[in-house]
Amino acid sequence: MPEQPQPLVGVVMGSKSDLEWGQQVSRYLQELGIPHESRILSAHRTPVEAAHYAQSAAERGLAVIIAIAGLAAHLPGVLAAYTWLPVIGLPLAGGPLRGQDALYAMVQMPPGVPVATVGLDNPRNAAVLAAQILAVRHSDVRARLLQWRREQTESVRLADRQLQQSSATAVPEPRP
Ligand code: RP5
Repeated sequence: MPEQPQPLVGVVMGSKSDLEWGQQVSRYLQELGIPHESRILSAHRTPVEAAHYAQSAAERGLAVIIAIAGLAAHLPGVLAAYTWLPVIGLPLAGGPLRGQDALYAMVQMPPGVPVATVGLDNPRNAAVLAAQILAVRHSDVRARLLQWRREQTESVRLADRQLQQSSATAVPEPRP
């Protein structure tokens, strides 16, 4: 069996109920060809495991952690407290406060222990930000990231061209 590549990103979810979001992050990381691992570790329900994971992450070869959580989302902050690796927080928009609680918990970390927080329910930005951090040292990731950016640019240009063509041929509606 071929050996699995060494994971560079740890994708950590606060609960089984965050799985769908973890899978989306994983899909975007795969698109960018980034080896990663996924775990469910709770800052509140399994704090010892969460701390151990963050403490050992760098020596195990991880370079970035993406932490996904909703409600009083302490997971990324707690992981950041136990590692010097960059931690990207992905807040989820569930619960009675619709994710404002999770967003503020991540983005409002006290000075000295930052969590690089992306927008609510935005797994793509979490993966792309991880790729950008890795791209500084990993030329293969950089090449794939730049290719992905070129494709993104092209898809907007294409949409614009199609809009221009359709509006050029569109027959204006008669005024009432
Ligand atoms: C957070 O609380 C988790 O990240 C999840 O988004 C939210 C709800 O968790 P469950 O009660 O569904 O396990 O810790």
